[in-house]
Amino acid sequence: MPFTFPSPLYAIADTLGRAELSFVDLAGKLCAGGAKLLQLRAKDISSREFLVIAREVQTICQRYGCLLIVNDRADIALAVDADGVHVGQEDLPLAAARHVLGPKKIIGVSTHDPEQAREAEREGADYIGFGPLFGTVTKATGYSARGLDQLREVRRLVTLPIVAIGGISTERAPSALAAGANAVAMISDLVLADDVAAKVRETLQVLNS
Ligand code: 3NM
Repeated sequence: MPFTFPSPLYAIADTLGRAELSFVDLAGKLCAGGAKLLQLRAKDISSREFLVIAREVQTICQRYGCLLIVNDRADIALAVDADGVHVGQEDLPLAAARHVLGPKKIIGVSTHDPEQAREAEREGADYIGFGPLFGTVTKATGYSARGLDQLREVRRLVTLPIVAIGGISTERAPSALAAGANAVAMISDLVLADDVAAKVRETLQVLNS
């Protein structure tokens, strides 16, 4: 069965290096707001710390019936029995991640142009990320904003589910879905909100979900 996103909102739990935010607290709030698809993205922490956090986040996700995708680390995804892993162009190649996780887990691949999108589909990704759709300061992707026209082009080229990412706010999210994305991935607009759970609820409402 081909993978489909359980929700048009792909919430990313990333504390953006802010010491006052906690991954576990953030994941709890995203789930409490109704997120059904969550990626744990922790950069610049030790493997051991990542594992401890991933275990706790997995417990929360299971309580809420939310899919958990671990960013970059297939080993940690496997160790906590997450639903899958998300790899970028510089991370483990898809085939290696598949070797680690086996055929049943979800593997998503970040893509930034039509050729990368086609390649990810050919190689057996379950979904692709496409971005940066708009300008973002959250990650130095090395790519300019791709825009809605290029998203439409990628939509024509691949049948895989597409999650658009990069500079997506609640207000801009519907335009990404209208251009062919199946889901929108959001970091800063969600995690920097005063009330994260309310922001998730509002975004889901805007997306009619
Ligand atoms: N990947 P925000 S853009 C993690 O283009 C990430 O692949 C991107 O954060 C890509 O929602 C991005 O705060 C950052 O803009 C998304």
